[in-house]
Amino acid sequence: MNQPDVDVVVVGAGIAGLYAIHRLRGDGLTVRCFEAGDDVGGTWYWNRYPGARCDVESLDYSFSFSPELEQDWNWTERYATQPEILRYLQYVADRFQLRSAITFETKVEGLSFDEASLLWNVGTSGGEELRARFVVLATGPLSAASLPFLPGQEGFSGRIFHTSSWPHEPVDFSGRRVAVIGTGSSGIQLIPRVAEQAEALHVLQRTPNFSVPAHNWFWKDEDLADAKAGYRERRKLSWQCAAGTPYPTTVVKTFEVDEAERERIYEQRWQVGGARFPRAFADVMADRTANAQVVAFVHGKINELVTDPKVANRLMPQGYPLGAKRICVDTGYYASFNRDNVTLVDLPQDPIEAIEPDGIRLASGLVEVDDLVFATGFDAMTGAISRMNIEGRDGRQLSDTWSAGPRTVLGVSVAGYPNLFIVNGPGSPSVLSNMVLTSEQQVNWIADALKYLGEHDLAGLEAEEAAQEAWDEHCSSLAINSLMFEADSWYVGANIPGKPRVLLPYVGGLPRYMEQCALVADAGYRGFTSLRGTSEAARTSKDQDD
Ligand code: N01
Repeated sequence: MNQPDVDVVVVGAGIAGLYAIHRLRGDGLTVRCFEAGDDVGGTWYWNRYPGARCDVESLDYSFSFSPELEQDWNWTERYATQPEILRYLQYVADRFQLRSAITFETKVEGLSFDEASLLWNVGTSGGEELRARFVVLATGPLSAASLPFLPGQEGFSGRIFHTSSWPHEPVDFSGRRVAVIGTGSSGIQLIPRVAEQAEALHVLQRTPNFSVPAHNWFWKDEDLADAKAGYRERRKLSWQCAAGTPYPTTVVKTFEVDEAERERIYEQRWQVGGARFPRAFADVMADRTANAQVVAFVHGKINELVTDPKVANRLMPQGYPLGAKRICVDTGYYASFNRDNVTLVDLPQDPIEAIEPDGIRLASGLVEVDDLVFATGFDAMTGAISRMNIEGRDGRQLSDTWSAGPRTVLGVSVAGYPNLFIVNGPGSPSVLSNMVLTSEQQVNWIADALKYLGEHDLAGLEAEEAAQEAWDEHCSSLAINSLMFEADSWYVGANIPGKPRVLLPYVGGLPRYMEQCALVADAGYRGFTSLRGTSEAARTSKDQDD
């Protein structure tokens, strides 16, 4: 009864889950992975909406653990499309023979910690029950969809889509009247593509977002070969940079240069395009006046790109700093509003009253549509985990433990949930960084911890309350001056009614976070209690040991 069926259960076969299987199996552990989808890919399996692509450059948004893989795979575009990223992840799964560890179309529905055996009981949607020494949650920070249910929606006679669970077969919008609700990254990528097809497109905007052009391009063979020849240097630099991409943060502050130079730098960044734009100056996310300068620049761009000044005005984000909501990266978003078939609906001025069989009843009247597309985002960073029914010591549900906001050590571990590890959890850089590298880094940290346990004949590690408090304080001290609190974004949980307003990701950047992780590991997992054998009485704090 005290024997585990497997060393590690990994939940999710996206980027983090795939690497976890690879690394942990390589360390000689037995691994079972459960994945809800019928294939690998996680985010890139589910978010198949037209226009979906990654806004981290393809050469960087890819695994670094295998130089051979880096050389063998050829990205075709600066920013890879969803289908290409999915093909890449399928290729990785095949190349490293990861599929044999994965049970597809199966959710983990319950996890409960057995204090006597120090094992996790794992229950799946397939009816399987198994016991594991360790659990790695690779469930993704943006995987639990936020699906508003509007009054009357059940009676809608047309098709309803959500960007995060898009059909596998192509969706044809030709000759259709379509409404898109939501103008975050997903909506902003989708809207230009639907606009090209639909007879009429109504964009229902609650809050305008800042979007920067992608300026995507296709790789030329010789340029790609050159870039790949410098891969090791590129990766080295990425690990040293806050966002996990090979672009060092500038140290120059906004008002250290004159106005002409500022404009030149903004313009240069705009022409380069992409999510790096807010990092034009070092103080953009820390100083309101500095932020206001860059806001004014983007407003000017929207004015240039959108021909109707009234529409341009409604598309301009007001009242919150640039970067406080995740910056969007687009191809032709603002220009879509110059098309005759596209109408912007400003929801604060003209709210939705109900969904009717033939369309959307706004305060101003009925808008007849055939298709309703929700691009309404996610219960970010905690949603997938909180929805999972995880029972730790004393039968305590993790969703209750986190009811006032998630608390972790390093974003990886929670007091009261021994041997349960989270990849890209709250309190880790994850969504503010290159998710492929952060996934590798955290999986490596977890795998090293398990190795340490093996080498020291220990049964487990459990985060200590005091360490959790210290991590919380460290995260808060970094966040205190951040302008991120000034927008109602998913970064602070504001998009989900009732969710505590807590800044979820670690804002200190990847190198500083890695430093903190190394300090904990190098001190023999300081802040973690070592579990010895299976007897409660034998629990000893590592700190006491030392
Ligand atoms: O979700 P979002 P997303 N009625 O939360 C609106 C990553 N990602 O899926 O701002 C009306 O950003 C909501 O309005 P408001 C990336 O990290 C990456 O677009 O809350 N509107 C908002 O406009 C990104 O940040 C990539 O007022 C409602 C929108 O829906 C994250 O995923 C691509 C509403 C939701 O925007 C999430 O992006 C895509 C309601 N009831 C996503 N509820 C790339 O790499 C919500 N909204 C490019």
